[in-house]
Amino acid sequence: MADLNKLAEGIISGRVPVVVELTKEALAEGITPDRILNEGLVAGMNVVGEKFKANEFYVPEVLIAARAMQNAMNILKPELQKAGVESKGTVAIGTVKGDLHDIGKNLVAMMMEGAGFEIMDLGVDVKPEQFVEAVQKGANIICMSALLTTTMPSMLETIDALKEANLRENAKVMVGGAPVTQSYCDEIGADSYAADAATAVDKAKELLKVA
Ligand code: B1M
Repeated sequence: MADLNKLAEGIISGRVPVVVELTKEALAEGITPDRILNEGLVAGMNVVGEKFKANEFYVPEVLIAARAMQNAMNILKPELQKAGVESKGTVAIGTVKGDLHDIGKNLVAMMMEGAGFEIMDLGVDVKPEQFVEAVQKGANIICMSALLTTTMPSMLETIDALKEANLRENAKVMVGGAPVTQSYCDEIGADSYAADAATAVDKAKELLKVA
């Protein structure tokens, strides 16, 4: 009998072969994809997030866990779609215009996906109009990452572009990245700021009022 606690442990320690094997085993035994996702994969990623916040895990451990999660998700995704498991919401994430730093942005995206959000990864150097387009396509949250002080103003430009397109009320806006602060978030009228990837997940859940 596949053990979902072992699956969670496999995620925490980032062991891809174990996670892949246990995910396949659980599906073959008829365990529902949403139980595998929530009690195995997401449970494991939640622990990774807590350890990251507590400085017990650092970026490499998170990336290794996220890679294991990604491998399991590749197996689980078609089954989740068949079973009609609803996502917690759609997050459009990108590094803002002029900025090519994507390591932090990718971490945030992986943790969000691990928590059950659907991800539209817009990549790097994302112009305000691309974020606007993502909202038009149904994104519930816009997540903007900036690592350069010179690219931070693009966050405000994006919020202004959303207002101009009459879409500001259609999506929440979250900002983050090393030079970004809560006071900058307040100054530009974003809805939320997160200092790290695990907090970004908590804030996204708060914004969309999902567990
Ligand atoms: Co660049 N770089 N870089 N760089 N680089 C910094 C950011 C810098 C601080 C280095 C320094 O001078 N000490 C400096 C910025 C100075 C400033 O503006 N204050 C800098 C500079 C100047 C530059 C160039 C201009 C250098 C040059 O060419 N002269 C150039 C700019 C290129 C461009 O973007 N247009 C440049 C280029 C590069 C590389 C391409 C070489 C490479 C990027 C590779 C890549 O990302 N694929 C690079 C790197 C690696 C860095 C450092 C060393 C590391 C950044 C990183 O990945 N950190 C960085 C110095 C440093 O931070 N020590 C530096 C790890 C990552 C996990 O953390 O991204 O902060 P971070 O993400 C965290 C949180 O911030 C948060 O969660 C993440 C995980 O906890 N978070 C969010 C991030 N986004 C979030 C979004 C959210 C919520 C939370 O919600 C939306």
